[in-house]
Amino acid sequence: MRLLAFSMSGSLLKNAGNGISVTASRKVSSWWGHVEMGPPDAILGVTEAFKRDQNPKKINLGVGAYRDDNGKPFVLPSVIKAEQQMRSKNLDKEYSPISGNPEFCQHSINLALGDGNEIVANGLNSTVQSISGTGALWIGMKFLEHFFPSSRDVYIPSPSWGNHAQIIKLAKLTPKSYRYYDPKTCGLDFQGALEDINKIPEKSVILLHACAHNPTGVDPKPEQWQELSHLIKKKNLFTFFDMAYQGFASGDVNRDAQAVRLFVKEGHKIALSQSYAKNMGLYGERVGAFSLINSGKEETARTLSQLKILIRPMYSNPPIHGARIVSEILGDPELKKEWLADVKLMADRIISVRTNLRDNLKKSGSIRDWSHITDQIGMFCFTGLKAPEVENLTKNFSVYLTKDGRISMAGVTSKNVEYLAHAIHEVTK
Ligand code: PLA
Repeated sequence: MRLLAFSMSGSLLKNAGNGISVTASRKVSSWWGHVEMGPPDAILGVTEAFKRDQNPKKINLGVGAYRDDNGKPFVLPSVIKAEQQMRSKNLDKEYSPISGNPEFCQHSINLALGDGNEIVANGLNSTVQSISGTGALWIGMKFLEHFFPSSRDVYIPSPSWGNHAQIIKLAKLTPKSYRYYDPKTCGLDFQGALEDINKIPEKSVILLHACAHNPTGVDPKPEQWQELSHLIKKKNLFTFFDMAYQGFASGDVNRDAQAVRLFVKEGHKIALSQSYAKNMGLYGERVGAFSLINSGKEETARTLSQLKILIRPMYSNPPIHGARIVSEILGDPELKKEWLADVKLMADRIISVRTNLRDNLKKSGSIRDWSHITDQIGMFCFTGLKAPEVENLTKNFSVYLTKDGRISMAGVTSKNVEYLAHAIHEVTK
């Protein structure tokens, strides 16, 4: 194989014939001397630091991964059953189609839009399986990069999940932001959001968290979603919904899909990313979906063909196991019922642990207003802790969380809540 490369100074390196390139005078000692050390990931880096800590009281409230009340990862009983059913079917290990498991895609869009929805009935969705929610966002942003007709800008809430801006940038689009969260109330800055969205140039892209906003745990109320839908329509913006937590906010998958369904009903032709990491506990299976809602059947065929053309060089076709689990559950009415109960169980534990933390903060003597802990919903609580308080919490109490003061409520249990409340009180009094 002929190998040509350039040295860092730009001079041509010649192939020595054995696959190793040399300059005329000296060998290249390293190809990567110019590569700088990167920082650890803002979220997953927290887990790495947690693992190194020897304190038996340590708590990991970094990544949003559900834990049971013993602090252990939770494999959903409905998932275990689905896998048992799958085993008895002697399934093969053939490649999946580029767009993924067809039944899985159908179940996913129906889960988002509701059974019997008009979009699926009229063939208006182009849905592909993705490498979980992150992969769905990536496919979506790459599609926008190639085909969005009018703008390179993608407006995300401030703050948003840290990876949104990174994905947008990697897709060669430009992340911009609109106000969303009010640090004074630890709630929604609805007026600020409306003002900023009103200023977004027409025909730009706006990203919305469908439910259980990450990192703030603050969602618009139904009437506020209605207002947002009208404004976004008036401004002729393209809406990209990230729905990574369907079922996790309220415990009810239909209720958590309300915003998406409202926008679709009002005629928005949305993009949608879905993830089964949280609501089926399939974190490591990496299973999700990306959909576009189209204006006609023929448009569906065209967009689907281009999604496949984007996917093929990325990873050729998606993994099969997770999608089969999802199809097994959503395609079996009895199993689906059991899964919905599992989702509710997880959401309810998180809701109850919020009250528990708030009560324990009061018991520990804190006189701060912690009402936002129970007002916010979903996987996370945006505590309002400042960076030095977060640092103190980690350094002196081995409580691990992201620097912005976000805690994953799923890591709080009846066993560690008292210690956690004490620690939070100590760093905030
Ligand atoms: N979208 C949002 C809003 C998310 O919070 C996450 C995950 C994803 C998409 C992607 O999830 P997936 O690829 O695993 O389906 N956020 C986590 C994990 C739970 C992470 O950062 O990777 C978080 O702790 O914020």
